[in-house]
Amino acid sequence: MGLTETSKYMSLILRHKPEAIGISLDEHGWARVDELIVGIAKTHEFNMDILEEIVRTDNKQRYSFNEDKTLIRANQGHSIPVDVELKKMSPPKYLYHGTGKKFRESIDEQGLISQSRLYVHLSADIETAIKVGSRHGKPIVYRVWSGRMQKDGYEFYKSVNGVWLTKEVPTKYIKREIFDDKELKLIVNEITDILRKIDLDDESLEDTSRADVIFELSKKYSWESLQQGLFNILLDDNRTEDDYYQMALVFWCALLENETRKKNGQIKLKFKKKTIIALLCYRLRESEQAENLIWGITCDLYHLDYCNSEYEPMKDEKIISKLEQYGITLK
Ligand code: HQG
Repeated sequence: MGLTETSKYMSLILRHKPEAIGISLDEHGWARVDELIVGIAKTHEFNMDILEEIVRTDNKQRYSFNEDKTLIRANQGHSIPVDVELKKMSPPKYLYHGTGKKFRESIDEQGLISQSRLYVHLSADIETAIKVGSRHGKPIVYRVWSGRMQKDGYEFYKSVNGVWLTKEVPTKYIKREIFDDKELKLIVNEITDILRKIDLDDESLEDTSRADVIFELSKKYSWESLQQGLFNILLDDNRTEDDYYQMALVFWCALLENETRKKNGQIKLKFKKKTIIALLCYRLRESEQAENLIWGITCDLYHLDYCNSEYEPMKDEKIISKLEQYGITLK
């Protein structure tokens, strides 16, 4: 039997089921080392040397001894109510939670809940979250707006092995974070579907409802992910002009609406706006229909007077260099 299997069994004992080997944990989660060794040795090859090796080599530093090594406990991850004297700490602005795709609907509805454990587990980086998520099948990752949560009164703890913990994460603090090409395809398809559903020529359609396309998506996906999706569409040579045109329209409406929503303390657009306009200019440069539209966006973005300014985006050095970053050279 390998060390990993023994370690897994030990983590079951120290986090969830000490009674399986007839021991108990004290209120701070400590088990007596002598009792643990006798208990585990009944079914696994186990002694103090093996225990010390497991603790020392554990890839997540899951366990801690007390000073004289007479007691041991798991640093986090418990389902039984013990107080492992977690340190309350200020979290970074964002933390991440990896989970299985199959939980998506339920999480989008209820937020993150601790299920059988005492806390929801969060990590400081996406890579760790992907690993944690993979334990539940196809992984997805949520970005948690931990900085805002703390301001709103939620408490955060960091275990000695670096796992961030909090009691719950309501839906308004989570957004999907896209981390691979397959996922990106999903968001691109979703944006495309939504854009194609809006009637381009429907003049009765309010600007706010066009803007909502972007704002609704931004509630669901992190800005970076959403932006990546939009860039992906704009960089795709095989799109129809209507697709690009629709994006320009929606984007402009969102840009205008942004000012109002910002004032009302609602979400604020954080796109790399000039890059998007650069790509739109490039895509719609031959379209007379789009000329006014692009000009409108440009005026808003550069604070120009719509009627009295002269400015050619396609000759703007900054815009040209932005396009070059995407491998697009203007003739
Ligand atoms: C999910 C490992 C439906 C949640 C890792 C998670 C971690 C919801 C699962 C540590 C939900 C519980 C913990 C909702 C949350 N609806 N599902 N509303 N809210 N869930 O194993 O975070 O290797 O208890 O997303 O590294 O996966 O054991 O939690 O997928 O740090 O040391 O319910 O365990 O560490 O699963 O993992 P878990 P977890 P160790």
